[in-house]
Formats: sequence, C-alpha cells, structure tokens
Amino acid sequence: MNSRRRFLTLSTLGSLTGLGSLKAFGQVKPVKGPIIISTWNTGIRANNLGYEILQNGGSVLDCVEKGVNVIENDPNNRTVGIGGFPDIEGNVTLDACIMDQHQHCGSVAFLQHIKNPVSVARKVMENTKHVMLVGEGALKFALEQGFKKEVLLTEKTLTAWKKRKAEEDDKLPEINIENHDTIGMIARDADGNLSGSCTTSGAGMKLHGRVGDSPIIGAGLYVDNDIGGAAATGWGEAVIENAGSAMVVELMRHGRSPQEACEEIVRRIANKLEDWRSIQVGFIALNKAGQTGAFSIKKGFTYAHHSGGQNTERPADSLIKG
Ligand code: SD4
Repeated sequence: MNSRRRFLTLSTLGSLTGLGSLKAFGQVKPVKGPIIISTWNTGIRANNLGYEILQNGGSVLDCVEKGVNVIENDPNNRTVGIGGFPDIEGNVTLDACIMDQHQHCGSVAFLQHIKNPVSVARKVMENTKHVMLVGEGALKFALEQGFKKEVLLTEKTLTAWKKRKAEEDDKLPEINIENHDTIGMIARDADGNLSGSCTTSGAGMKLHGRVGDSPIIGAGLYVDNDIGGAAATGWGEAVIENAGSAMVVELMRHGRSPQEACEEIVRRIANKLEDWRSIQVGFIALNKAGQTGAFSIKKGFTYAHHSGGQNTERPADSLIKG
C-alpha cells in the first residue's frame, strides 16, 4: 500500500472503522506531523533519536525500537537493559515488547544476558509465528538471531544491590525514587500510523522468574492503529490485574481523550486496591488525532513529549497530589 493510501484522515478513519472511531475523536482537530511520547525524563533521549529516525525516512516501528535502545544501552540507567537492577538472587532479567500499526506484536520476558530485549521482541514478531518467548527459550532465540551474550550486571548496580540486600533484604525499591525508568514509548508518524514499545529490568528485588506488566501486550503496552496507544510504568502486578494499557485504548475508542482515559484507569486501579497509596502506577497515551495524556497514582511521574519539533519533559497529574 502506498503512503498516500495509508494516510487516514479522521473522516476516512470514521468511515473505515465505523461509528466508534467517529465518536472517539469528535471534533478534534488532528495535530500535524510526527508525535512521540515516552515515560519519564529518560524519554527525552529516546524521543530525540526516534524523531531523527522519522525525519530521515525511517518507519514508526524503527522509531520506537531504536528510541528505547538508547536507554537499554546506557549502563548508568538502573532499570532498563544493561545496568538494570537485579532480582533478589542477583540476576538481571529483562522484559520488553513492541507493537506495530498492523496489530502485530512481539515480546520477550525473563530474558537474561541480552541488553536489547526490545529488539529481540521485534525479531519474535517478524521472524516467528509467535508473540512471546520467555527465559531460556528467548535467550536461545536471541543468540540464533545474532544477538550477543553480555554481562548486564555492572559494578555500580552490583554494589547497590549488595547494599540493599544487607540492609533490607526483601523490601522492593520504591518506584519514582530508584525504580522509575521503565521506558514505554508511543509514536505516530506524519502519515498517522502508530507503533509502541516498552522495556524494563522490572521491579528491583523481584523474585527470580517474576514477569511484570512491561512485556504483556495489553498491560504494559497496547496499540490500535485506528485509535491510539498507551504504555504503563510502575507496579506491574496492578497494571496486569487491570489490563491497564488495553483499557486506556478502549476508553479512547469510546470517546475519552487520552488524558481522561489515563485518569480513569488509574482511578479504577486505585479503587480496587486497598493499599493503593503505597504503590506507583502511571500511564501515557496518544491518540490517532495526536492528543496526548498522562496520569499516575503518586506525584513525581513525568513523560517526554515530542511534537512540532519540541521535545519537553512534562509532569503528569496524579491522584495523590502531595
Ligand atoms: C514492572 N512496570 O516490572 C515494571 C516496573 C516499572 O517503573 O515500570 N517501573 O513492574
């Protein structure tokens, strides 16, 4: 299909996908040009590379893969890729997924020794009949695809892990303060097509074998090219229990703005959990028209927003204001 045909104006979008989509966007004037959003301030660097890729004619899928690779490759980042905080036994185990404009997706979970899990996830999507590979099988597949086995535990992270082990043993690091850099990214290219990615070393001090929301399609990430995309950060168990990102997209389908949709799902999660005040959960969302939103339980969640050539870190509104 040529790019002209792929371009969906909001009116053709409505006629293609029925009343739902017309209702979803109402009278919203579409924002022109590419738009990229990513969780936390690390998203700034990811957005910059993603935008450059789009400007140079790369695909929106390349944008969300290579964008988050920047953070996976940074050994100083404690929550994604190399340098990620280990589980309770001292193993760095990574989770990631990716989703394209054709509703295709790939995912890896509990992957060790490979610093770019999101790229392995893309290979799962493109080179297998499956969506998700985990553990040893994911590692075997990655090596067959040419990825290099590496030591992901840096000296710095090992020291921090040993200190925590000695002090508090099984207490989970607090998200927002030291566990806050899971990166979720949603991008829309100039033709209006969407893709998303999510990558993390997961909650630090997790049990060996634990898989969080980040590689689960519909929990840590969801993209529907007719509607929009969403990604999650925070306490993954709560996000999985509520199919978080899929629900945000579903609410957008039914007419909520990205901001309203993020807010509604965060409130739903909080309503269902007695101890909601003790956890952080945040969502970012982007719709087909280019509107964006973000919301979290606790104050302190930020996201990077790239539109009209401007890449800025924005604070998300939160349930707990103080
Ligand atoms: C997880 N959602 O493994 C991830 C952790 C995270 O910000 O997002 N931290 O539960």
